[in-house]
Amino acid sequence: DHDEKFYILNSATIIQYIKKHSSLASKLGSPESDWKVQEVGDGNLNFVYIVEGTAASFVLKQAVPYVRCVGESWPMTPDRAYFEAITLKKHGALCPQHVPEIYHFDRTMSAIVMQYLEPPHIILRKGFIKGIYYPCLAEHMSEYMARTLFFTSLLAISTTTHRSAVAEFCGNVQLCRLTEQVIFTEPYMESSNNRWTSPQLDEDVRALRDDEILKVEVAGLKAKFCENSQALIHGDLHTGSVMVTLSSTKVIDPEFAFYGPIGFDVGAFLGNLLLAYFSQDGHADEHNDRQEYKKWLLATIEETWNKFSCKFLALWTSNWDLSAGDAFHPDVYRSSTVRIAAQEYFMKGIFADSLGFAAAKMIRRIVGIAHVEDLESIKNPDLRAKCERKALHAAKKLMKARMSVLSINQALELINSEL
Ligand code: ADP
Ligand code: SR1
Ligand code: MG
Ligand code: MG
Ligand code: MG
Repeated sequence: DHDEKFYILNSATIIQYIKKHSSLASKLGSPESDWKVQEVGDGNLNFVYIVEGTAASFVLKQAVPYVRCVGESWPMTPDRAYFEAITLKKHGALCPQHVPEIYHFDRTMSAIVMQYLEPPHIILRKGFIKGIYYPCLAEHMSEYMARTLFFTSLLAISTTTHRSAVAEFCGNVQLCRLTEQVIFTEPYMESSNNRWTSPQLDEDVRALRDDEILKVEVAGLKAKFCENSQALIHGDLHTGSVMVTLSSTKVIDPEFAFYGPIGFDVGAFLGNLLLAYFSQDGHADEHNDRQEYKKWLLATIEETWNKFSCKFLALWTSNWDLSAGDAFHPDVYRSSTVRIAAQEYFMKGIFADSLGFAAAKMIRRIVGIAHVEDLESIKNPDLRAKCERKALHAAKKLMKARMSVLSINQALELINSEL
């Protein structure tokens, strides 16, 4: 490639960079003096630039050698951009409707150039804060998760293909370890990284750290995250990783991708829908009490799980006789009764995992290092703490009951019950 060494780009040097890459330059169109660059990154890790030309626009995302929201004191390999790029390509091939197109990747520079998701696309989390209804969201997200997760699992590929892909994604170790630290470890101990609405939640945080039953569940989930190479998961599928309009849904930012448990993606998404739900009382005002919106969020959680599980099973059923996946040999699972039994057993496991990971992701967003705008934007700390306490309480119940809950309806009843 053109650049022999990594350097951190800025709005000025990006123009030079694009000029050196003629395919990018011609995509933008001349004259170069009309190109506009704007840094729009609002995530925790990276820099994102919108580059507007006369003929087209694109987004350039660069990973820097540290965690952006912390600073240079927390080094982090910029090679995370490589795992993001290859996952965008893989997931994009499996589900092109819901993944931005990638135009260019430069591993030396840790730079990805991709489709600009133009306005009215906004980050889903921001849409939830505004109270916007997204009628296609469950349909689209279930499609994205079913296709990306099914086709990268041993239900669809051989153990030969799977092992070599697992080996490649073991290279994303620094990002996996970050997740282990901030989701499964720090929230349950004293750490200077943690923060919460204090003093309002001090007692709740103490109770969390003293909850031995919960800690045993968290250990099980952490082990699963570290040990279960089930599918190529996105790895950071919260509602800040989804951009939407009323009719379009695009999943961005898979830099945490690796072969991990399917329930980690499903749970990330559902857990963040629950955070949106529990934050709504903090966004109610005299014009909108948000009660109808809360019902819609719960209905969307239910619809997302139900559609995900139907679509995943439909892919499995229609692919079984192709013998591509090594997990269930068609000659062993000839009869439809044994197939159905195997599928029920498998989906029960994915469901319990999804509930557990959803709960873990809710807890860490309330007491850990990285919080969510749904709750942070509630300015009154008493009101915020009230929402956070309900979410925390619901997450604890969900994590403990995840093995015995039989349906998504039952899970939603449980989290809304007073007990
Ligand atoms: P990080 O890894 O730092 O979280 P993201 O990939 O989530 O970075 O991007 C940060 C922000 O940049 C997003 O919240 C979104 O506002 C914007 N963004 C990222 N990718 C695109 C895109 N393809 N089109 C439009 N905006 C984007
Ligand atoms: C330092 S923790 C930063 C968080 O932001 C990323 O998007 C991941 O969710 C990570 O856990
Ligand atoms: Mg992001
Ligand atoms: Mg990211
Ligand atoms: Mg999360």
